[in-house]
Amino acid sequence: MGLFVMFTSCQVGDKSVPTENASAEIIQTLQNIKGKATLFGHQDDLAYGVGWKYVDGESDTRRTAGDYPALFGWELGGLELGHPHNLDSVPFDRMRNFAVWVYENGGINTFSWHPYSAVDTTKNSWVNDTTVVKHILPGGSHHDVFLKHLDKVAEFFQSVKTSEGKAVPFIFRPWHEMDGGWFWWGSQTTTPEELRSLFRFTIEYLRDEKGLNQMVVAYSPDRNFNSEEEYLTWYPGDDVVDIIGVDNYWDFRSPEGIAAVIRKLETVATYANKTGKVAAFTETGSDRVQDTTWFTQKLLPALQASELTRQITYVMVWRNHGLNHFYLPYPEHPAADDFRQFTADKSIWLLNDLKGMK
Ligand code: BMA
Repeated sequence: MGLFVMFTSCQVGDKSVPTENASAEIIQTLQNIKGKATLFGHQDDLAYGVGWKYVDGESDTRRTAGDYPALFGWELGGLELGHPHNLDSVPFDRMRNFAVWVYENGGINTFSWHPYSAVDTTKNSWVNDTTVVKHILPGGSHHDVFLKHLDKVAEFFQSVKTSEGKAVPFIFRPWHEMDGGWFWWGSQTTTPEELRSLFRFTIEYLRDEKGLNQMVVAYSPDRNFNSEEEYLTWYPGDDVVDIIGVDNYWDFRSPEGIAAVIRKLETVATYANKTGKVAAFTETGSDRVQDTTWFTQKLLPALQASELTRQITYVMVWRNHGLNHFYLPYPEHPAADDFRQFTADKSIWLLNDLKGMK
C-alpha cells in the first residue's frame, strides 16, 4: 500500500483523539479507492462453492471470473455458544486461516454475526416473537450471558493474526437489517433506542474493553428507508461506525426497483460524505441468479448511476451454498458470461486489481 496512515480519529465526547489503530489500513484503502472503483466481495468464497467444499485455493469467483474477490465475507453465528463451526458449518479454525490468508494476500475481511439469543440459546437469529434486546442490555436479566457471548467473539477476533503475531484488521457488521422484522434484534421486537444501545454497547465493549483496534465497524440496515432521517433511525453514532452501508436484495426484484436501489445508495453515500466516512453496498444479490443478466443489467447500472453511487467502495453478494442457494454464477451457469463481463468492467475490482493499487 502506498501511503499508510497509522492514526485515525476517534471521537471521544466532542473531541477528536488520534489513536493508534490497525483498522486504519482498511479505512485508508477504502478512502483511496472511493470514486475510482468498487471492490467486489463474496460471502464464504474460500470455504465452499457449488459442487465443492474446502479445496485449497478454490473459489467460485476465481472459477468463473479468473480471480478472487477483493473482499471476503465470513459469518460468526454459533461462535457465541462455543460451537466449533458456524451455523453454516464453516469451522472457525478454517475461517481464521482463511482470514489470515486474505489479509496476507492483500484482500479485506468482513464479518457478519447471526447469534443465537442470549435469553434462550435454543433460538437462532431468525426469531421475532420474543423480546431479547431489552434483556441483554446492561441491567437486563440476561446481560451476563450476552457478555459471555461477546467474550467469545472478542477471543476469536484476537486470535486472527499473522504468524508474526500481527492482528489482522477486519470489518465487523453486527445487528444488520435491524429495520426488517425477521431477526430478534429487528424492528418487530426492538425499539430504535434499544438497538442503538445494543450496537453502541457491542462496539464499545469490543473496542474499549477488549482493545480490538483492528476492527472497522459497518452499519447496514436493510432497504426500509426513504430519507436520510429514516436511514439513521437505528444509527448508533458517528463515533462507533466507520462504514455507512445498506443491504438490499428486495428492490432489485422488480424493474422499477432499480431506481429505489439507486436512491438508497445515494442516501448512504451522501451521509458517508457528510461524516467523512466511506459507503458500501454491504449485501445484495439474486438467489440462484435466475435473471442471467443481473450483474451487468441491474447491479452495474445501479453502481454507475451517478457520482454518488460510484462512490460505493464495495459490494458483496451472499454465499454459494449449493445448487439451491447461490448468488455467484458457477462456471457452467447461464449467467457466468454476464458475471465475467461485470468483473471485467474497469470500475469493478477483484483481488489483483486491489493489489495493483497497493
Ligand atoms: C442466510 C442464508 C442461510 C444462512 C444465513 C447465515 O441468508 O444463506 O442459509 O444460514 O444467511 O449465513
